[in-house]
Amino acid sequence: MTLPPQLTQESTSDQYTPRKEDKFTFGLWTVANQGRDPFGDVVRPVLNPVRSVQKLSELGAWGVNFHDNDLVPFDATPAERDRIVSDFKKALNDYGMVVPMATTNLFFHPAFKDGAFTAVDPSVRAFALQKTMRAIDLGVELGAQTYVFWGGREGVDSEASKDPVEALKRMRDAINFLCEYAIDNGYNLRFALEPKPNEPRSDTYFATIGHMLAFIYTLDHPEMVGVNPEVAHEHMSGLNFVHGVAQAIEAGKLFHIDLNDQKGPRFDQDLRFGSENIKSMFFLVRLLENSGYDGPRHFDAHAYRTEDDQGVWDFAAGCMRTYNILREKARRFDADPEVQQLLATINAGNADHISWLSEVRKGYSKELANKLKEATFDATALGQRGYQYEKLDQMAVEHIFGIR
Ligand code: XLS
Ligand code: MG
Ligand code: MG
Repeated sequence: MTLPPQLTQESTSDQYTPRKEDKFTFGLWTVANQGRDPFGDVVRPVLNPVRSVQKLSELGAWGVNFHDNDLVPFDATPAERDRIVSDFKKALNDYGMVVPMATTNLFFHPAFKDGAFTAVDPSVRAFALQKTMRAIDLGVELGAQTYVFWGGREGVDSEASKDPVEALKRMRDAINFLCEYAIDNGYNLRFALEPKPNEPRSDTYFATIGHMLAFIYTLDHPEMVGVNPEVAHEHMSGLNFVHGVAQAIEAGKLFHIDLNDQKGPRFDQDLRFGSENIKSMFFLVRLLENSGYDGPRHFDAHAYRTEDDQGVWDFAAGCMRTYNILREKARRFDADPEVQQLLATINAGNADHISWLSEVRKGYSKELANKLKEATFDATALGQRGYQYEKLDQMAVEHIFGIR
């Protein structure tokens, strides 16, 4: 799409400048984050969604995503809802922005203090279904094709409070029901479940990508459900995010992704993408780009609490630029002849064994099993081999530093 010239005015114009085709999206809640934390009140004024759409478009973003209440306040009247939605649609149109994903806020209102789909109170569970169906309608009306479920308060503070097996069943009931709701309404929608180990509850159900993937295959419509993994959430569990995302990709389940950053296992920090774990994020971007993932590159992060309005846009621009910088670095790493040569050497080996293993990939046969059982291996030589990973890793590090 060609944008009016004023929309590119704030962008710098080097090769890392974000462009619509990079498919960068931000949650309305990210740039509108007012900096409240458990020890301090808001530090930034309310940000109008229309302004977020305009500013993000100027900076080169492709779209925005929202929780129902990021756009339409919890207590809005139907007339207010219609006016807000119509102003927002106009802004999307004026500034050339899309809404690829939407979600429900099932965690802010006190009614959800014990969770939503897994709350012990049946009225809360039923209300959560109603709120989600309405939010799905809103998301679809604005063009969303992916619907995210982050189980905000789906968990416990006291293990005595809930039967964890029953809680999982309640979550399954809700997702199955809402899948049928989407189908029944003819919506072109896929669900992306977002794991998180804790916060705001002390323990959340479905803590990691792995938990979520296992759950998906127990659903009535596993084909329409995938994951929305978040960098910070897996790091909170001390896990390797790149490996989790790889497993989702390999299973055909990476429906969406939440990019941000995090300093190790602690509360969810939602830091600017690539501001902390630069090496892991280099390998993450390389994985996403090389895997053919063509969904949104969505940022679920927010500016430091120290920042004013300008700082928020510096934060947003930084997320996108860093992604593009890492993408270029990953491309150069993969194109580096010395890296290629070293990787070829590292992966080379005994020709017979290579061929046996390609048979293993194709499947079991008694003949192959016997061949493997009878083979002689020089375990001493295998144990003496040097793998040259120090050299390879230093090449990666030098690419990241911009030396190579
Ligand atoms: C909170 C989550 C949240 C979801 C959307 O930690 O990351 O922002 O992505 O509800
Ligand atoms: Mg998230
Ligand atoms: Mg988060």
